[in-house]
Amino acid sequence: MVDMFLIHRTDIPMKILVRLFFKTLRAVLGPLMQLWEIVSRPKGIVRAPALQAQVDQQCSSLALYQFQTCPFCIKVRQEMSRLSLNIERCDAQKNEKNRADLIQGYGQPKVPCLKITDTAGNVQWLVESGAIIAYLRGRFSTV
Ligand SMILES: N[C@@H](CCC(=O)N[C@@H](CS)C(=O)NCC(=O)O)C(=O)O
Repeated sequence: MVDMFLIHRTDIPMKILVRLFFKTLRAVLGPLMQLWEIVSRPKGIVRAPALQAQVDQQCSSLALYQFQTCPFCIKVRQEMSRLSLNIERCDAQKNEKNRADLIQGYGQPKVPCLKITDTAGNVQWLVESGAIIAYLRGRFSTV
């Protein structure tokens, strides 16, 4: 009984400490990662205005569900910049509606996740940064 009480007493502060550790880590690393994203952002490819308008039109059926400081999301955003893709970005960390949409559509709050809507209105949810980048390159790197 005494033992159980002792374990219980030491358990709670440990959980709080771990949470505090990760919260602090996020608070310190978050701004640094955002700064890194800005300074390392690739120059976007330049298209003729009419072509860019076509690409923008195609991108309007895409949406990237993401966390602001997720390294995998940053990787995808950098590729979007490189390919000059104006894709809507949906924060699924703090925005409850986006998070709920992602869970309903994909099944879990996994990011980065690209929502692809085809001309018939069918929706596909694509996860894995590598797969998303390959999809974007395959579709837009030659236009
Ligand atoms: N292998 C994945 C890793 C993605 C990943 O770990 N994402 C984290 C955020 S950094 C996530 O979605 N965490 C929430 C969860 O897994 O439920 C990729 O390359 O996209």
